[in-house]
Amino acid sequence: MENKLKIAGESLPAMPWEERPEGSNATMWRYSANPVIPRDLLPDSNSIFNSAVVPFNGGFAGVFRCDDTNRRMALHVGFSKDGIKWDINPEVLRFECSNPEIGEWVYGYDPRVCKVEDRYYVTWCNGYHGPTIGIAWTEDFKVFHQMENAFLPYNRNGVMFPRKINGNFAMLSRPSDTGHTAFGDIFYSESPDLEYWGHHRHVMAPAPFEVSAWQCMKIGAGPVPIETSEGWLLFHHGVLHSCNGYVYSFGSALLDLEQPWKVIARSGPYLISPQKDYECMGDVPNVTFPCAALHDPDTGRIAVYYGCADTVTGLAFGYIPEIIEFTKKTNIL
Ligand code: BMA
Repeated sequence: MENKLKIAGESLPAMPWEERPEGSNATMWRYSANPVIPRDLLPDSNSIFNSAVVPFNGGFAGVFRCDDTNRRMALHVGFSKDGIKWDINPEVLRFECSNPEIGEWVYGYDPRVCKVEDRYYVTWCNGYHGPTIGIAWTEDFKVFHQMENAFLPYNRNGVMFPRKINGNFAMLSRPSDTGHTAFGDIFYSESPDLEYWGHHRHVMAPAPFEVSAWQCMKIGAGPVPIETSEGWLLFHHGVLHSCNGYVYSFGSALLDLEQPWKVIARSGPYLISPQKDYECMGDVPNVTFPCAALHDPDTGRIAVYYGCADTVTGLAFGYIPEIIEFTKKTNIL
């Protein structure tokens, strides 16, 4: 392990954690009590998955994707003392929005939450004549202020960086189409005010099938990138189009600190792929889809929250220095 690696962020000794299982040499491993959030935690939830959590007020808060039993996709706020047992508000999250054209709720899914300075920003896949990236901010997880959508439709997987870059807010996103998009590259954009986005740069395309098949059809950014002295550590999902449908796994990449569209390394093997029953069976089989991570810079520990089979939420653990080593050692660039 590298002792010199610097990891940004606030100390988080009370984050969820479980050591690597005896005899395992996996770079990331699953929580033994997965899934942490069952599909029916709310009285009318069909599924709770692809959700985002952050440290908040000595505990944790989050924005959760809860599809209801009408199969409507909505966001809900939740709180937890330990990051494992969650209380999720049964009421749907409604954003305050001064502009009714933007604030009219159609659907929302796959939220990410990113703290930049004193505010928590929620980005999600927002229905506005097709999917695009919605943004809102909150300070207390009670009132959420919705801003202008970041991009034109169609776009998904909008993930902000936790600090300004080159003096601007920064975001990764994945231009898409109306449906179950069969393509997709990750792009980078900057904004001085979170309304006008530009400086668009290409980050990563799907990998060639012959090189790394799990990420050969489309890819998308996962949790908020983590700043380290080796670059931004990004987890990204990747999709393989198998004879039995799409398979969603996730791996890692390192992005340049000041020019994050420049990829330093990208893992060939996946870190986690659908293998457990709760990842292989559900409303959409064979999906592991990370949207959030908690980490403790002092110990290098990281806990990744990922949606399983579009039905429940699981946790996977690892050590950041080891994940960085893995990314560099298996680099396909
Ligand atoms: C993607 C998104 C995700 C979902 C995945 C697998 O296009 O819609 O929310 O987890 O498909 O169904």
